[in-house]
Amino acid sequence: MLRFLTAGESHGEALIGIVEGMPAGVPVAAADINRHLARRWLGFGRGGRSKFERDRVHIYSGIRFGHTIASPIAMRLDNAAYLKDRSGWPEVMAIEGTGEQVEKITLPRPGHADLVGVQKYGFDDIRPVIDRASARETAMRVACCSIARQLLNQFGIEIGSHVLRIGEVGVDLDSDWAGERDRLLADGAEALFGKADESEARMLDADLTAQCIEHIRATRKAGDSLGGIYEVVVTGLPAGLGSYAQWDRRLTGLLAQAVMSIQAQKAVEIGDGVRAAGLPGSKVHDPICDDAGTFRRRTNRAGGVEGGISTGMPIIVRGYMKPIPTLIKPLETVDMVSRESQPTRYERSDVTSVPAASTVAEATVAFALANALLEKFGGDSLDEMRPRVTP
Ligand code: EPS
Repeated sequence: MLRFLTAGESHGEALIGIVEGMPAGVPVAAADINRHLARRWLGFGRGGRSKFERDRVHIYSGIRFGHTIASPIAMRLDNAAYLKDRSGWPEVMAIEGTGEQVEKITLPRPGHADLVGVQKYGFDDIRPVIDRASARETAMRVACCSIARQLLNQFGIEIGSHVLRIGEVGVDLDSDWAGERDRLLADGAEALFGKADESEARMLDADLTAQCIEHIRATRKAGDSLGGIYEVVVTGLPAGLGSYAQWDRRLTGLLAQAVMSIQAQKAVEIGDGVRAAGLPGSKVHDPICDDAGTFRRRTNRAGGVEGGISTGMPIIVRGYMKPIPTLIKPLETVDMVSRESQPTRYERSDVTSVPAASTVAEATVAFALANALLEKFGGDSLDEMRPRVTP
């Protein structure tokens, strides 16, 4: 089983990750991980922090001469904000001392983990909650999952994503919008992410990108924030991953968890998903045909999964992200100490991070699929796996 853990606070010194369970002999280069880390910073609408965080991974173990050695892989990413912010983070996030001189944060922001976090852990200060619940953690997640992605790439499995909607601007999911996506997918899902990365909204359509940028600008001016919808697509995945035989082995559930584990995600759909619920079965299920001795489906409304098992068609997963809860325009809250009604206090934030979430979802989906691949074809080394995947 492939697994990983992350540690680290958003304004602490660094993020740490450990990946375990990778077979030996998989090529891993820091440059590939850094490429995906840089992609996570793409997209118009990020806040001040995006101007100086430059995520570069430091690998400490588990890789030798550019290949995995089946030992745990330990990594570090520095938080540039820790020293660059001049907000005294080394003092605020100090490992030792009493913290007596550090101001406590007592105004919980609606929609954040702030209030539930302090209630759950008994803190009198929201800072520990803010700092661990923060989506800063996804930087290390991308690093960990990029290693799993290297394994998938060895078998020609590619992952891409693009943004479908930011706030009010986006494709009409009920229309025939997917032509450009499908054209790109003919070259593999990485062609999809390559094209999306060229857009400041990570969208395939230039007009929609321009409209989105205007929408984000206007929203920033109004002191508000935006959510949106994105899509992750996987090509080259063999049929037969996952299983209907037990609830926790269904690929549908594993994919949903991969997306919903990302901060601020509120819904997920696979294939035609929500739309399929309102259509008759004859317009939803993919007809099966024989193509020179191979079973094929004429359409892929199922999004590449039937009965919790991959069909061999592209996997299509959509994530729905809520608007970021830190707003310039204050929301109503209550001071945890005085119990007085107060407006929320604004600290630096993004207007939207839907483009970033789309790249993080690529990573988490990669991890879920690498695990499913290992479950079916796993071995101790890449050489042992190769003939099992492509006999
Ligand atoms: C985040 C708030 C912002 C974002 C951060 C996530 O950080 P700060 O409060 O320091 O301005 O920039 O995202 C990242 C740092 C990142 O790497 O994605 C939050 O509250 O979730």
